[in-house]
Amino acid sequence: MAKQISLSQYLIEKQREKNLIPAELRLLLEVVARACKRISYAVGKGALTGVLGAAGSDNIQGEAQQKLDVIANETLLEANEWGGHLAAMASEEMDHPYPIPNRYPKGEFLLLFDPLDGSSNIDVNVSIGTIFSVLRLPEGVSEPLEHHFLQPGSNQLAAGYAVYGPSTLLVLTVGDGVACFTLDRETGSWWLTCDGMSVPEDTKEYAINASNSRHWFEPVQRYVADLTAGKTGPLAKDYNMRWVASMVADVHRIMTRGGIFMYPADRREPDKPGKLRLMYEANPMAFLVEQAGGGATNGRERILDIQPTKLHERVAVFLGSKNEVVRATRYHEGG
Ligand code: AHM
Ligand code: MG
Repeated sequence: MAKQISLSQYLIEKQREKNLIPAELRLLLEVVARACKRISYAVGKGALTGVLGAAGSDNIQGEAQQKLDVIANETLLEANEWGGHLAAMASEEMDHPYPIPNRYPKGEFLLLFDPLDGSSNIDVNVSIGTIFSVLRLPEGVSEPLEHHFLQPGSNQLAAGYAVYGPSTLLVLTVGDGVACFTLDRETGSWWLTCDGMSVPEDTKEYAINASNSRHWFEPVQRYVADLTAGKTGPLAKDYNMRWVASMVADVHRIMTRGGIFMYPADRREPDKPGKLRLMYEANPMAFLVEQAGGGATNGRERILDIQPTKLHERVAVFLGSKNEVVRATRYHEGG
């Protein structure tokens, strides 16, 4: 039997043999993975420990927080604040960045996360996850402020997500392809189960919340009409549709067998394009998908090239199989 490779061994190889990441980044990623493990255990206990249901508070987007949103957020903060690798953290569930308290040593990295993605699926026992992204604090800065986080996704040093599903998975990139680790729930170890994940260039599968179709702008209406027209339509093939409503689960399916995921802007809130957040969701997923050979745009430009203007900025997302993302983006041309 082939020798199993642990997450630590994988990262040490990236650090030592390939000189791709500094030791501090490796240690930071190990802490993030440990926090995801803890969240996975909390998710797994579910009703037994009373972690299901609403927290009774709202986040900055006006969305009702679930208890697990708050627990996952606290788990990530507590696990990462004392290690000495970070300057600050920012979370989808917190209005403002969280600077590392003065009682702890500070590092040069910024960690951003969506602590519990797919909140609407928590109480119905459907796959949910955690998404994270690592940036570097700009040189010469000693006090990290909100605007130091506002870097394009192409600056990310690492990104990943954990899926809390039938298995707990960690999918990770440090800019050298994408690897997937499976948590052995008995021993608590992460083992490499897929290296070099690759998104097929073509697909027959799309993901979109079609209940919003009446709000979509014309290019998306036209594109989805062509997808659903099937073999006898302009795209000359039959497409299948999947929508989990947990971005981590939808993206993981695409990372595994291809597809296109869309959460477009629509007419409801013209100044807030789409539902998904650039810094916590779109950027890390775009980095991972591109590293696996796929594409990611907001319908017009590459997501990783967008210069963020606000920490909680929202963005339209089209990502997945490269040729399908190019096609979807083409529908927006001249519009
Ligand atoms: P969340 O981070 O609060 O869970 O919100 C993001 C989620 C995504 O995981 C998912 O793709 C989307 O919201 C689903 O939205 P909808 O309920 O409109 O289908
Ligand atoms: Mg989310």
